[in-house]
Amino acid sequence: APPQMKRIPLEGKKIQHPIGKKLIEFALKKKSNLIASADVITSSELLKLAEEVGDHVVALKLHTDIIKDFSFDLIDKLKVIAKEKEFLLFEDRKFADIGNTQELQFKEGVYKIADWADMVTAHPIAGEESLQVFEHVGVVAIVEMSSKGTLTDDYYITKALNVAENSSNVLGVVAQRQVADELLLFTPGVNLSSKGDTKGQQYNTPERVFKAYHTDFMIVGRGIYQSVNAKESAIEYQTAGWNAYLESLN
Ligand code: S5P
Repeated sequence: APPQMKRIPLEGKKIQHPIGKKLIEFALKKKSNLIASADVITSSELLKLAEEVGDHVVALKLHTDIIKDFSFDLIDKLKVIAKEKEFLLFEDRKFADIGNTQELQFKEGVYKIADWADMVTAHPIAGEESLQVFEHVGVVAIVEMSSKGTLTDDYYITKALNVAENSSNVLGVVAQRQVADELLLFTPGVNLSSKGDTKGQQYNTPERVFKAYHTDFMIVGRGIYQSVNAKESAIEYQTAGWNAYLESLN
């Protein structure tokens, strides 16, 4: 169905995927559409951040391959915090290869993502069948990037959305625009005080992504983990995001 002018509230979204349903359940219960991106490089920083922001997020987005001292002890501890504070573990691996290689990257190697992640990101660039290897997780397809000069133009986005809509593993997409109601929309590139960085990142406000793009979940990295008080910043983003979401329903 084509995107509508009026947005559908989270509880009205027809999401089939169990992980998508879980995200919506957490969002409504916690009054949060916030996903914190924990782009820190040590286990201790990551665990501290998870403790501080856990009550205020529906998922913690990870780049496990940037963690210097990665171990499954870290994963075990994160799982405990995630269970207690009710959020999902979202590995932002951005898979972008043929199905067979992605399956190896997903299940094997150092990180064994398949053993612990609730959600993963993947580029749909290799086509629908390549995404079938991601079993038992929710796939978020990257259909449009936030950075200046990205190659994800309108033609690519249309084709990528098509792949996403036809893949049962895909619960939603990362994009900077409104998408069909059957998909959950995740939008990174959100910051309350900055317009961008010197490496191509571009930021919008929570207000803009909820009202103009009808996003379902905003992803905030440096706005939270680089702030003086991560917990206070998480609350600030949670409140700004949830209020903008509620206002966007009218
Ligand atoms: O288009 C994108 C897609 C993603 S998943 N743009 C992004 O910035 N991201 C990720 O969101 C990026 O990898 C990083 O982990 C986070 C944004 O971090 P921030 O510090 O710029 O808020």
